[in-house]
Amino acid sequence: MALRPNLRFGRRIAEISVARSVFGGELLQVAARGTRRHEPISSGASARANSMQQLSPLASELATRLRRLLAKCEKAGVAPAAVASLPAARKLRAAASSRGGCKWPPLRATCVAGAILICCVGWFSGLLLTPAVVSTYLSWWGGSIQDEKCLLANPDWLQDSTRPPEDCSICAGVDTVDRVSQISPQLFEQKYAYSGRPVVIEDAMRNWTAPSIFSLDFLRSLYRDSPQPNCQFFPYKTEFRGLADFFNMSEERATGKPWYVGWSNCDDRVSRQLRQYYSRPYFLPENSENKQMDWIFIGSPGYGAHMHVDNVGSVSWQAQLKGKKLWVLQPPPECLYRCSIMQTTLEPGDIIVLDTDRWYHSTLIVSDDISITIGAEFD
Ligand SMILES: O=C(O)CCC(=O)C(=O)O
Ligand SMILES: [Fe+2]
Repeated sequence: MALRPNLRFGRRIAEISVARSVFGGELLQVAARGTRRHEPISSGASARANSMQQLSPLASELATRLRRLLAKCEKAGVAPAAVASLPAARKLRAAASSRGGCKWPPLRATCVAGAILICCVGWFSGLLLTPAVVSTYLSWWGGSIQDEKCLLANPDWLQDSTRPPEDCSICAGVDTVDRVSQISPQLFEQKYAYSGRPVVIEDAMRNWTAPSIFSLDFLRSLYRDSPQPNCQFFPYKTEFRGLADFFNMSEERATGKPWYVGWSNCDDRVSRQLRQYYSRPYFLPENSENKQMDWIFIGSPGYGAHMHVDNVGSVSWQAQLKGKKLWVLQPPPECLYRCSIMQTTLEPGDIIVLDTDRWYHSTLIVSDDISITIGAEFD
């Protein structure tokens, strides 16, 4: 086999091993794996000469030294296996392998295996990602090929690192969260709705009965027959695995350690009931659509949501029905040098409007009683 000289040198040196040493009934193998030849050097001078002829000078020298060493040992009645474990023999082997020859074949095998794997995955994806297969997969997860933009959702933990950078216009020159009341939908649209500027509206719960009706027990009774298996549920730092689990919490748990959870409602029946107690906030622009999905956050004092950014695609409003909640708003990291971190405390009756896809936000319940909020997104 024609090998380039440097490769041949490396390989041959590397392959001199006392792999199975049998001398005087035992063989010392000079294994030239690059050429797939295993020559037993004790099996005769011609074989030895033949083998040595094809070895490079350094390999020959190493093999000669090894052979002499083994011959001496044989005379002294020492088994080759014992010789092979001597530091000198180990050094010899290390000298051989340190020239990189031994490392190359496994590396090559790994590369070839990797390339084959990539080809297989590519081939299988081409085969598997047919419309029929994708459609079956999506319907299995409760979606449809007409409605879904993506086959796989971007996981929460990737959202932060995959969001596009901000141009900082949402926060440049904004140092405080405005508090307004009696704001017309036109002015709200012009100043806040889509500018990314956070605002609190103080008088937007007129005629709402939700603040006096909503409680942990009320919500529990609403969801008694609605397990909501496919809806989003945020346990935050609690142990609850879902809404049913949360509503099953004991009295001791409710009054013991703090808790804070949030969920989106995706049960039409519950949605209709919820909306008996509140209505579309009056300040929303006339042409905007208030999304059907309600979001509820509820928790006990001292807890809240960790600092995060969302990827919901719309601006949100959130109404503070009960309790007080502190919001900390942080500009995206790329804007920190131009913009300020702000905070505002929502009192019962306040509604915050925030672009949660652009502002990093965290919350903390600062009242003595539990906090309950309801909200939605709007276009
Ligand atoms: O109300 C909270 O504690 C967090 C709400 C939130 O993260 C959101 O609305 O995006
Ligand atoms: Fe959020």
